[in-house]
Amino acid sequence: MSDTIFGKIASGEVPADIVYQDDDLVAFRDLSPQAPTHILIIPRKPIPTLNHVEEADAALIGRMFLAAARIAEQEGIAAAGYRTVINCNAGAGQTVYHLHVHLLGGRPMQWPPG
Ligand code: DGP
Repeated sequence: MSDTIFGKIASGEVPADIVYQDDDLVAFRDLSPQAPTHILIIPRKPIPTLNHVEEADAALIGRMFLAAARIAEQEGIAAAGYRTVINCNAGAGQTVYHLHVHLLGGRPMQWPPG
């Protein structure tokens, strides 16, 4: 399935700077980074938004966050701190309708987010 740009990245049709991949997940650098480290972690399964996640996806969602923590360690941002974000639908700023976790780090983060 490659209905969005992220689906095409997952299938290899579109290139990306991939930092991690396995049978279920692909992680790659964001084209428009909002922090010195900005990586997107996606399932190969084309789930459009967090609203579409089902009980059967629970382990997959857990693995997305485990991957985020491992990648944060590899990127050297784990100790200083980092942020994981899922934007769900337009009101939260989602632009690509293939579920993704943003992993952001390498600079101080403000709270609350804008
Ligand atoms: P969101 O707004 O949460 O849907 O985030 C989508 C992110 O995807 C945004 O930060 C920019 C990034 N992005 C969009 N198109 C591409 C692409 O073709 N390649 C890569 N690497 N990132 C992309």
